[in-house]
Amino acid sequence: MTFITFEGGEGAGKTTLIEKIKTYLTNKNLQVILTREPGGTVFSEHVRDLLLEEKKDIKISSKAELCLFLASRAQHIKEVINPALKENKIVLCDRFNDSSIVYQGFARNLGIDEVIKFSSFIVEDFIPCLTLYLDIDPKIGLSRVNTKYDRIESLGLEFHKKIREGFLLLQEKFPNRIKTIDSSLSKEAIFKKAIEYIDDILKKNLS
Ligand code: Z5A
Repeated sequence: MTFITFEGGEGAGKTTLIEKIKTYLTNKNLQVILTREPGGTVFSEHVRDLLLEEKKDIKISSKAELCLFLASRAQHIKEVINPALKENKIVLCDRFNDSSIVYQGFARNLGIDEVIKFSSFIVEDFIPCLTLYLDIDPKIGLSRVNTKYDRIESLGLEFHKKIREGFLLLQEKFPNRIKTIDSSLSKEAIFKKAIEYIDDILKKNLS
């Protein structure tokens, strides 16, 4: 099972990297699907809109927010991730459960261990074999996102600094799975680093 996830703060370059990796793997005649969270299914994209749209009259509590991310994930696993892995496809996913652990567990103060425990009912054994964490100073990351900020992006620099702290803590907790790449490097240098990790995993998984 080759399930690879990409994590990082805002503007870390996940989407840019994941597309290059998809092309790299497809050129090797491997079957790959690229998907994202929140999203990836019709239902989950609706939940994404609900979560990210800035609507002044709707307030979402941290616990409700976590439940929505998990609802989106449950459907995504059932409809997309599990079927693709069963067909031996490589699944590349832009954000997954680590985002819930860091954003809701650490930054929203619901607790890292509490979110790991609560989400395990949804995630079951769909644990990525590799997670590439793109580490970026939030000031640089936010400056790269030049569109209008969504509900979570607009939370301010202190929140985004906490996100970075959370991901670094999580990497220390799961050093075998989560690999950090310095995202202040050029797009090409990041791609090269990522490919080293991915080729390694493919060697293990396909041998
Ligand atoms: N969230 C959560 O709270 N809980 C959860 O469980 C989950 C998610 C799953 C989803 O937003 C939000 O939901 C997210 C976490 C939260 N919080 N926020 N905000 P999203 O999916 O819409 O946004 P994102 O994941 O943060 O994506 P992003 O901001 O678009 O960033 P990115 O995909 O990492 O970056 P990019 O689009 O590849 O690059 C951004 C720009 O930087 C672009 O112009 C690139 O050309 C440029 N770029 C990329 N790499 C480089 C390098 N190396 N140098 C210079 N410029 C670069």
